[in-house]
Amino acid sequence: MQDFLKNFSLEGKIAWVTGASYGLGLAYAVAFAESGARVVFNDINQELVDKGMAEYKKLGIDAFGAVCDVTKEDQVQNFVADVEKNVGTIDILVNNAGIIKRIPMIDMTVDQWQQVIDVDLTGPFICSKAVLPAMIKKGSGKIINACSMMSEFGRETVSAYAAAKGGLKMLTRNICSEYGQFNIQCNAIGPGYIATPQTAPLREKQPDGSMHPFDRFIRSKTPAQRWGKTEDLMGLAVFLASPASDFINGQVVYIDGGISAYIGQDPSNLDPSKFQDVD
Ligand code: NAP
Ligand code: GCO
Repeated sequence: MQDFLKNFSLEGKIAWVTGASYGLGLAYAVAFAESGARVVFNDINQELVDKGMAEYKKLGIDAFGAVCDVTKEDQVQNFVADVEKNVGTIDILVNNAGIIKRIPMIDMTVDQWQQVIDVDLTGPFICSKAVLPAMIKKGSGKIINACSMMSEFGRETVSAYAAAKGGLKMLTRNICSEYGQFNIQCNAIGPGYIATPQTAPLREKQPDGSMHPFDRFIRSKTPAQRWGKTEDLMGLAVFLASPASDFINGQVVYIDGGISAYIGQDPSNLDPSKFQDVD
């Protein structure tokens, strides 16, 4: 049985998590490090890279970090070359970096639309394209994309984000189709609503101290009546990055507390005193 558990180890692997100075990316990177991998990460500016490096050092993780904008192919190619020279060949890529703009579609400018598409969909294309040749040469590789509830559902004000995340689901399937023959698996994590800086505006208390209406709404749609924690996603990330998932390819694995399986209840029926995650 002990030999079986080795299938979940990332010992000796090099894992690149994009946009991993904080939030879900940091959680994935910590999980990989604790599972034996060497972590490399990028973020959009030096301040964030320094912030991430300090956090990894505090956790005893010897991470390699550098500035790299995932929308710029030259920066991505240089980042991958730097990692190859200073650390080694990337075995695992998590396309985590992402942005969202919550603007009604008729008010959204084409530039705002394009910014979201560039980071959330073109970025994963550019980063995957940069690591695939070495994975093919090595005869193995793992690519994990950051999909979303919006890979399946629409919602007001997030047209660009939903289009990107829906496209990312199909990019996941296409990388699987094109490179599965080289023992490369490309899957996606589909988080529900997770408490990170990206969703902080949806959880802010109202001026009168009451819950944000969206907070109450999401809890009424989640059987556990709570937001996800970044820790909730670490196990799935390690599983999809490990040999234990070698025969899973092209899949989006939803980790959403049951939102996608539940029609929901009247938000006014919720009893905040029973919430598991509110002080
Ligand atoms: P987050 O808190 O906004 O963190 C995203 C990270 O990506 C930030 O460090 C961000 O830097 C970085 N980034 C943005 N643009 C970049 C670029 N061009 N190049 C490199 N790095 C860039 O997001 P999160 O909540 O941790 O989510 C991480 C991923 O999971 C995203 O793709 C998100 O869409 C997805 N997701 C999140 C949830 C959720 O509920 N939180 C649910 C489903 C899916 P800046 O600080 O400069 O923006
Ligand atoms: C929103 C949220 C969501 C989450 C996540 C859900 O505005 O609806 O930001 O999009 O970030 O993608 O899975």
